[in-house]
Amino acid sequence: MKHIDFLSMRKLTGYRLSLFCFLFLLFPFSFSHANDYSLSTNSMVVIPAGSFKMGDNYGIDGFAIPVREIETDSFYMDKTEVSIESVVKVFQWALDKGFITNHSYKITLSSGNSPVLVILSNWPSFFSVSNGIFYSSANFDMPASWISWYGALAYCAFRTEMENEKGGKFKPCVNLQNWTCDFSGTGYRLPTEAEWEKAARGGLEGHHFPWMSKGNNFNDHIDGSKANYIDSGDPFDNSPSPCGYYQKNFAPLNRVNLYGLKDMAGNLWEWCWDWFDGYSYTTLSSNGITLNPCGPISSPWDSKVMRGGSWFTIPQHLRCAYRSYMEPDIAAPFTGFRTVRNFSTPRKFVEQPHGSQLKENQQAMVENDWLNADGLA
Ligand SMILES: [Ca+2]
Ligand SMILES: [Ca+2]
Repeated sequence: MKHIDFLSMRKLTGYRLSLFCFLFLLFPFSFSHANDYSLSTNSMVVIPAGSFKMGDNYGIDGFAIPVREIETDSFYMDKTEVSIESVVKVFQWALDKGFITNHSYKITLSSGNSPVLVILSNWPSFFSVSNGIFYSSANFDMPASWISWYGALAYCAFRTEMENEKGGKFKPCVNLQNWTCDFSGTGYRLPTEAEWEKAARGGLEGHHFPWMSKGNNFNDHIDGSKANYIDSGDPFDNSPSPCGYYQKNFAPLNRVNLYGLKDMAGNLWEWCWDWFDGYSYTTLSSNGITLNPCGPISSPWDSKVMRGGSWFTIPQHLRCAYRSYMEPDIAAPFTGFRTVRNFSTPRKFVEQPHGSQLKENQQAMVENDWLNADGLA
């Protein structure tokens, strides 16, 4: 796991614990049983097909070099991170069906040797299960954290099936038996890392953040009015802010993602589909466009990609290109997700070999690319 979120953990612990207790005393019984599974149908936007430049030349620890040209097909994407309300509704449906089981501190699939999906009873999500009711004492418009990568996939699979039950005609993407994804499906799935970065950039090229922010130091382009990061001075420091709070309440044109997406910088890290390999960009074409990459076949780090930074992250790591990672069975208070669905019938999605398996001269090329960036060499 990346070190950065833990640098601040000690600082968080003291007053946060007292806040946990306070909130629990304040809202110990406020939950809702959501037999109404309905979810908003206009919560997604279409990200158009086309190419973009993935990666940047900034910083030693972003693993975002070399910059590569990528093309994706069109897809729908959630405007905001998945909310507490959505998770409560979808997991209540799965609980009612017997698909998931609660243990003392976690939710797993009911069948098989299931990894953890959701961690219960922790700030800030406060998910809980009691007497067949999946609920949260947190505000329902807050983004859902304490969900593992497996939990995010389970949400995608359950939501697809839940909506099919109500007349939807989605071909499922996610298979919970073997944790695979059929990218030719039309149901809910996680974005690939390439789809996520393309969406975050909002059609802009070479900008640090999801708003106009080209050139100079990244620090010249970000402050607490644009995104939720650590000590950013927003009304929610230091915790998540409501889904879409940023680029909704603060809406001058130069702060809005041009695709209509919110919180692509900060609030919660967002799980992506791809296995993480710090050198995987070296395996993408250097003199042509790579179509629909979906990450390496597995991860030398045993981790999945997460993107965008969080309320607990320094602003540099909110860059569109910055890559972080975490093991897929870890759930954390700073990581959530948003879902996508194919818009058009996609062309093939292609897995890559491991960048770290490349020969030494190719590794050296990566280092030179970095040294040449921003006049460092
Ligand atoms: Ca903040
Ligand atoms: Ca985010």
